[in-house]
Amino acid sequence: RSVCVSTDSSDEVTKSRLAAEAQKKYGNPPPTIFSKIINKTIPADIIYEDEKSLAFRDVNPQGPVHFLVIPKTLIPRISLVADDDTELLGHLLVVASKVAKKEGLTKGYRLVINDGPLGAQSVYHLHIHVIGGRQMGWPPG
Ligand code: TR5
Repeated sequence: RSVCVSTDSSDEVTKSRLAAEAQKKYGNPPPTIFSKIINKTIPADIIYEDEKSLAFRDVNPQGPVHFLVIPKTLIPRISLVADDDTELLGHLLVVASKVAKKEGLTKGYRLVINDGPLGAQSVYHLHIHVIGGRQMGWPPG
């Protein structure tokens, strides 16, 4: 008898496994608005999804193209990652690169991860900003 393993994010088993993993690791960080985007209880313009990650357009875009890449597990911030997040973090960067290509950002773009109060982080669910379609400046504000 074959075993069916679903990778559909709407699968309750997958959702509960991701939640249990996050709780075990990070203690039980409060869910953010991004958890509602992941479980589709609030709408977002989702442009990429797989079992481990999601990409959607930022509601307050800072350029002609601005989307966020997030893990489905609730890692609150980049300063709290652990060694065993290495593969997931690499995955998020690969997703960012692939989706940027799909969005037509052939001439370059900016990746940003804000951390904590001084980094101006406002949503405590790790996310990579991908901003493009205009000339970026340096230093950032
Ligand atoms: O400041 P940090 O780095 O934490 O970035 C949070 C980002 O989330 C900001 O660029 C916001 O514009 C974005 N954001 C916040 C909400 C939201 C969103 N992007 C898409 N959809 C959103 N919804 C439905 N609700 C938000 N509160």
